[in-house]
Amino acid sequence: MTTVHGTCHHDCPDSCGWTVTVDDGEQGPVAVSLRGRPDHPYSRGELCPKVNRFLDRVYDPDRLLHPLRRVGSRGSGDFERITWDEALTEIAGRLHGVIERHGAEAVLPFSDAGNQSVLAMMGLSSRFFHHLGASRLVRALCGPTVGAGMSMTNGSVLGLDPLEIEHSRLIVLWATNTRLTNRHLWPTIEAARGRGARLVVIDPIRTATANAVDLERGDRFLQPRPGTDIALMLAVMHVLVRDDLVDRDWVRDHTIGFGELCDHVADWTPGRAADITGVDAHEIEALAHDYGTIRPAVIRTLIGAEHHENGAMFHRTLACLPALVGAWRDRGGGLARSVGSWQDLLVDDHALHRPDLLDGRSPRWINMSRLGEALTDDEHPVHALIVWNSNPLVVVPNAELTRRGLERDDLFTVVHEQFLTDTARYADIVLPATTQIETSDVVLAWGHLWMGWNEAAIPPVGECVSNTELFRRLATAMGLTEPSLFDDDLTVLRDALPSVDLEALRRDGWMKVPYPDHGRPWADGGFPTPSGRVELVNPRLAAMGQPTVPTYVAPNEGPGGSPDLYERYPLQLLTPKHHTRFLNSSYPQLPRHGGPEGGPFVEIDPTDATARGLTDGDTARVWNDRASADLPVRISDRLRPGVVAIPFGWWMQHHPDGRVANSLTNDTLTDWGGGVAYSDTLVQVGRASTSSSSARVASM
Ligand SMILES: Nc1nc2c(c(=O)[nH]1)N[C@H]1C(S)=C(S)[C@@H](COP(=O)(O)OP(=O)(O)OC[C@H]3O[C@@H](n4cnc5c(=O)[nH]c(N)nc54)[C@H](O)[C@@H]3O)O[C@H]1N2
Ligand SMILES: Nc1nc2c(c(=O)[nH]1)N[C@H]1C(S)=C(S)[C@@H](COP(=O)(O)OP(=O)(O)OC[C@H]3O[C@@H](n4cnc5c(=O)[nH]c(N)nc54)[C@H](O)[C@@H]3O)O[C@H]1N2
Ligand code: SF4
Ligand SMILES: [Mo]
Repeated sequence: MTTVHGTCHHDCPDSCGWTVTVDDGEQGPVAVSLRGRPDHPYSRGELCPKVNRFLDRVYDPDRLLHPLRRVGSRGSGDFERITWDEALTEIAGRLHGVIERHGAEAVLPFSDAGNQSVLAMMGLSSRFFHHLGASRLVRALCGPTVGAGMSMTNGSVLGLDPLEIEHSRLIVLWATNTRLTNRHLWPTIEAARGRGARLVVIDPIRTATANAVDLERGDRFLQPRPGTDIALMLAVMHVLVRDDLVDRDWVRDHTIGFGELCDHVADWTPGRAADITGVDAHEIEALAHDYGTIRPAVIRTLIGAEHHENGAMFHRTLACLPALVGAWRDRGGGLARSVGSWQDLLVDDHALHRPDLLDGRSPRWINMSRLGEALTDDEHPVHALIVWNSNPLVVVPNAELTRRGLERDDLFTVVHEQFLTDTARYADIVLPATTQIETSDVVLAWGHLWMGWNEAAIPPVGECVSNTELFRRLATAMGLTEPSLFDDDLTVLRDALPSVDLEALRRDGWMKVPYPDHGRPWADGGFPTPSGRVELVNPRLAAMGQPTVPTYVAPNEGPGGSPDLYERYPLQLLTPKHHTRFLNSSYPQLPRHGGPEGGPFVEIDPTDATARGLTDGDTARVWNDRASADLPVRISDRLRPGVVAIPFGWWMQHHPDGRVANSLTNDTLTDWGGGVAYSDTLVQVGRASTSSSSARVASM
């Protein structure tokens, strides 16, 4: 038996450290256990209900082990086994053909953070596609809108290390479900609460995190209508100004535009915001008073609120709040979001991605959130789609449009995957991918400051290859000769992280990235905006067609938006992460993950259910202009009337009629930042006319 240390690769803020025990028996190395690494500085030995059973994933009988060629119709799941040589020859031939006939822009690479390690996510893929001159992908399903919004206020995305919450006395969890999505931060929050800190949770859903609120301790739970928080923030500002709770010294020294902001929020009374948000005016007053008087005050957010039409403005406005109360002055005060930005400072993007390989060409950009539109665009068609590290048919909004695109006979699709996902079922060629315990890599965490090494514990299972090996093989098969396409993994890591001692990282398992020792990154201002200050008013927004002061614009697909849409579809649909055993759409297919979670459902408030004659367990139909989906009803007091929810992540095969949560969701782009408004989706709900079969997961 040997033990090997690694780091979780999932797109999760916690990037836990793990130890794999390997039986080096005569049959070859077999991983027999995977456990949290007790000395990991952040995760401290604990993993999570997803990854505690990671070896189920590695050795699942349905794991893809060999290349496959589709023999049935698209989506049917009928494939035959082929060799790597056959697969590569066919792919190279088809890609050359597409490029000759339609130009390289007809090739679309599509990937996300299915494995967020440096090599797996960024390795050789950009070099390969830049060299071809393929279309470029805007990867903005998760995160960039938060950054784009916050940057318009602070000039930067660099925020507070969330572990500093240890020092906070007021903790505002705004649009983040920490106990589900960022569980290893929870002990820090509990430790601060143990020392008297008060907790505020702001979420349209009474989540597991909201359930931690203890009103007797002075905690609060605010439940706004989705997409309306900016109105809430403007009313908080109104009260801060009105009641003289602004830190005038800090504002004078480190912000611009305070006077104009005061004018703007003068008529944003709590009563006005209450009408829009549905939160009582006295709750808004109380929140503002807590925020203006309790120090240190921290606001913690991740990405829950960026998935709105006004997602960037949400984060721009949110970033103004700490400035107004001078929260950055205090240790444990400020705004904590992804800290991946502190790690990114160490990455040499140019050496890694090699934009120079474009050789003067400037291929079009395609936003991943609009995949359906790109695949159904007749004027500038995509003819070859290469997918890795993602399951777009399940995770991209407006899934039925994506499906129509994937059904096109003149589209050649390659998917590199661990499992035959919904997307892979539409591929012409499927290639088998390694898991994290089969390849060495470096993980840049975004929920804490430790970069982690991942050592391969076992050789690749079956004929699986890592993402970098995939691109080396594709480059060879296509007869390309550019040397940097063939760099080995260590060379790529050295290019990517020139200042990091990779030997030491490998030896120690982790390395803390530079962060100010005093823990107060913006205590004395020095913001990287043109003015050097927090920009409460930002003149550059005007050039982008945006208001220069924080402004509430009701989402078009919402109660204050298009009256026609709202009349036909009076319910707001949220499709959040919900299950402790899922990570996005990874895991529902595994018996010990999907099985216990029991299948998808639509959650609805008792008032809305009664009005539609629905009771628990009935089959409801949920529909809008994009799609219709039949789902079992779950009556719930977690939602306010007018809001329904469907858990995100389940595959087509788990939904009674094969329509997933994203079949219904809105693919409108956010105000800026390139993200997408999944969570501004209006639907109607009624009884399903025929009682569909119950969720198919039950038989798994
Ligand atoms: N168990 C588990 N953990 C995960 C994941 C997973 O799938 N499963 N996914 C990982 C990934 S990729 C990410 S990016 C992170 C995301 O981590 P989070 O951002 O914490 O998670 P989300 O569920 O996307 O959104 C958080 C909350 O935002 C709320 N929300 C939606 N709209 C609004 C709004 O208008 N206002 C307010 N105030 N709240 C709103 C939702 O109801 C939800 O409870 O989680 C990671 N961790
Ligand atoms: N409705 C709705 N939609 C959402 C969200 C939501 O909250 N609601 N959340 C959004 C967010 S925040 C995110 S981040 C995205 C996530 O969307 P994705 O990044 O697509 O996430 P997953 O669904 O986990 O799919 C990742 C796939 O990568 C595969 N994979 C893992 N490791 C490797 C590897 O090393 N190589 C290769 N080739 N493949 C690998 C896995 O098997 C899995 O099928 O979804 C978004 N979509
Ligand atoms: S998915 Fe997240 S919580 Fe679970 S082991 Fe990986 S990093 Fe840790
Ligand atoms: Mo995400």
